[in-house]
Amino acid sequence: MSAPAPIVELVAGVRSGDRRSLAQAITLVESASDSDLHPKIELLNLMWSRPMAGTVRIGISGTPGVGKSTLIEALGTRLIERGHRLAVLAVDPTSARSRGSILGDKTRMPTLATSPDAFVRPSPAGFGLGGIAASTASSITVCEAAGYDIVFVETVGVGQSETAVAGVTDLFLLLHSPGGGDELQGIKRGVMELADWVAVTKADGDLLPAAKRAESELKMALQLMRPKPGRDTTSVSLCSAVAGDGIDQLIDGLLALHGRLADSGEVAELRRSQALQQFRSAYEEGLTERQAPNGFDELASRAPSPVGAAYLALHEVSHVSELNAVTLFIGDMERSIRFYQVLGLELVFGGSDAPFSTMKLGTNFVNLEHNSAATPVRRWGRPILFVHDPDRVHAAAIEAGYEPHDPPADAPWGERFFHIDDPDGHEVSIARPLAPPPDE
Ligand SMILES: Nc1nc2c(ncn2[C@@H]2O[C@H](COP(=O)(O)OP(=O)(O)OP(=O)(O)O)[C@@H](O)[C@H]2O)c(=O)[nH]1
Ligand SMILES: [Mg+2]
Repeated sequence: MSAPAPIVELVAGVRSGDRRSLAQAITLVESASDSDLHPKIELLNLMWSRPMAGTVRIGISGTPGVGKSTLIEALGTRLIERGHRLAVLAVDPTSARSRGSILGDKTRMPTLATSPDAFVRPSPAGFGLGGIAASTASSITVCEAAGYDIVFVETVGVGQSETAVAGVTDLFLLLHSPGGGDELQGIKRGVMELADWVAVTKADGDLLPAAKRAESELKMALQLMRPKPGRDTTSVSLCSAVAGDGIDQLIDGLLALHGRLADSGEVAELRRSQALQQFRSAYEEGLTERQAPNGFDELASRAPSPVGAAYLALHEVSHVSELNAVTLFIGDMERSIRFYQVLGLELVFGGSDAPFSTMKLGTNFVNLEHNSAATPVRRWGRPILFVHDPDRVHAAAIEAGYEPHDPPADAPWGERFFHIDDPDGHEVSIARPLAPPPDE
């Protein structure tokens, strides 16, 4: 591993169960700051290697005041008694709730706040690359590496946060207050469909009759909805965190459901597709929102479009991925294929007589599309080909009679690169990134 010592030490600290290391690691993975990006990726790569198949991730949501924190305290206390270790992460995209109020939450979780077998983490101040989902998924990874086998993600129900939380957890528990009717109407159908389980809270004392009514209304409403894949119907149950009723049944039901889905391979499949989605949103967000450390003007002067500039920025600061396919409109297929072969690409599809060809260099793909229109179609950006030895490619191009714009040069951010026009005037960058992407 090439990670610098502090990250390796931090990972060791987390795995040994040191709470300060755990808190520090979560702060790092939640960070939206550019300077934290590389250490964060290193940390996650090191943590990712640990098998986490046995863990249980449950999202818990409901309107403000429905009793989320109180119920989590009750569920968590029982889980710890049963020998589990529980991490509770809070997610609040509204920023209406400040960091301070998790202290309020912690007072509703007195046992969990002080137990050595529980870890309660407030909502992050901001969300890094990839938004809520990627940030929360990273925190979950860190908690699991620290030995917490059950992770609850609490979110206040405001619409978009449920979707984000459902996108990083295995099961989604929706809490409903003893009120029925109007309130039931207020819950969006989409949120209801996310639920694996609906629990009516505060089923005690004066509220018990209302809670029972809400339970039967919910059962009726859920019958009209399509159950989630692998499930017959969405379960509805009553619980009271205050009286302690329905708590063990809720735990047994959730763990049994999770066990079934884990055995059938659905949990693994779900986690795979969630990881892919998180990668995509981090990448897309990187393309659209990331601030370039060198300044946008400087990047824009080297790239023909805002997307091209963002792409350069993404590369220079993150190594998240490569934009690895570009389509160019060309006038003469044979001529273009010859040119790209000189640059080291191989033909993998099409050919001299084909209207469309694909050429490949490592993970870079250049599609050549024959353009018969009178006015050439403008390309949207500039292809950047990453190679091990730009100087050799430069020499080969000159030997074949092409004219690169400039000799290979070292960029201030570490790349060695040069530019060359293809036969149709598309400017191509040939570059060797200084540091390989973390996974290589
Ligand atoms: N009767 C009764 N009251 C409850 C129960 N659980 C929670 N409450 C009360 O409901 C109120 C809200 O509880 P919280 O646990 O803070 O609710 P929350 O959903 O976490 O609230 P936010 O984090 O602000 O969205 C408090 O006054 C609790 O005492 C219960 O089982 N029975
Ligand atoms: Mg709460």
